Amino acid sequence: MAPSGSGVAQAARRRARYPARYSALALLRRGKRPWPPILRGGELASSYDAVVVGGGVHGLATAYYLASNWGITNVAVLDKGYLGGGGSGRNTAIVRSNYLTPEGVAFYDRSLRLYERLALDLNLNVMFSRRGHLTLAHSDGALRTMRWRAEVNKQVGVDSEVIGPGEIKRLVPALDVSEAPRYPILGALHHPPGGIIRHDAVVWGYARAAAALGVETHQSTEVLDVATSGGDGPDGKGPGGRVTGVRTSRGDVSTPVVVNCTAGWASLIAAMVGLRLPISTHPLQAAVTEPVKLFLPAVVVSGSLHVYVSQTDRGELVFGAAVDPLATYDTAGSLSFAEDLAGHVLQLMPGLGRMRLLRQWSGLCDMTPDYSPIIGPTPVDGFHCDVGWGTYGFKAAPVAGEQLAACIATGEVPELIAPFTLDRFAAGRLVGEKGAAAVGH
Ligand code: PYC
Repeated sequence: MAPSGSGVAQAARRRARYPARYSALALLRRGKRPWPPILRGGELASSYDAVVVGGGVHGLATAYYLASNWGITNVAVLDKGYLGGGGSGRNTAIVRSNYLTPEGVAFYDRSLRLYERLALDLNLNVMFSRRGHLTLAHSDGALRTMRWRAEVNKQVGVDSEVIGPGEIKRLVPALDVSEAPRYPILGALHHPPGGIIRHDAVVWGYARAAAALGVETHQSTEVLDVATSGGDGPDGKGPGGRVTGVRTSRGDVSTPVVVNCTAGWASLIAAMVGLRLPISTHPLQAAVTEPVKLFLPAVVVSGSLHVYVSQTDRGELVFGAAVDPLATYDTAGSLSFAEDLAGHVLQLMPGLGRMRLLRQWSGLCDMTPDYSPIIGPTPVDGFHCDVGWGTYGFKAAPVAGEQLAACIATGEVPELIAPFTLDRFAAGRLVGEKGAAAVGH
């Protein structure tokens, strides 16, 4: 028998875990036999060790790390829609760790490191592309913020530096770095570790790997209430209480742990246990062009012009902007978004004048007062939050899942998420990350 740490043994373990391989050879070998299901679902069980509300990348990552890192496999992920149908399928797939506060930089750096090895961990090509990330500065004030971020990044060991127009042009020749535009490019924060990843592959990779470890996923299963007892408020809700179960559109289950991994509905789920969250929900619009030959080798962001753009491996340009100014659940695309976007992009890259936008979409962003998430335990025993991600959710999923799983399994709040617990708002311990937003809001 091969020694347990050897490559042969690792490959055997991987084969046992993922019997359905997707190579051409496997397709031939399989012939007409049906593929085994990659998810576990069926009827809801009467009880679970943990119930995760929200089958997006955060919920699935949390379930995966509970199972893989802590052996907690009697877990159900519930989603009222379908897996990855919320923010996980509606983002612009940018990953980076060039934040403004030491707490934020350390946190997102861990996420990026997990993303870098995710294909190996999940045995699925998630198309991670480390291509560098440029945040352009068009004013002295913006340059000052970039220098500040670069210094904080370096202190935490993250690779970022401020570069001038000549170096920007060398990295991204399509950018107009002349004096001609109304807002000339004065410099940029260059962050080589940043890049993009295939968002739906990440969702399905986590879902499949979690299922292989025993986690159940239940789609079209809405959480109608979270049962608690012993709380200060009516019906045993509120601080001081503890979670006992969830009522769903498909029946009741008992559980001592509920994890709120929703976006858009985070406040609603929290209200079910008698908690109020400082969150307002805004749509964020994005758009994609027809595919063209690869010409954009880095992610480019302009906070002042309210736009970020990257090119997928298929050649499409993916654009995003700021969140819409009014709090709403309306996710319809608007003409003014497309017009503003086009005007701003053309200031940056005048050569794109003949490109056609193919589609636009939007997702819901739960904004907190300090633009940092709410993650960790709450005053209701057993009720955990992984919410309030604003426009930073997708890039944080691996670290949020990993650290929250550790928190649930050990009962201790890990150092990386300690700055982001709900009690910081009452304590005045805000972690201001507005200045690290891709675009001004
Ligand atoms: O913060 O990098 C970012 C981002 C990109 C899209 C939305 N937020």
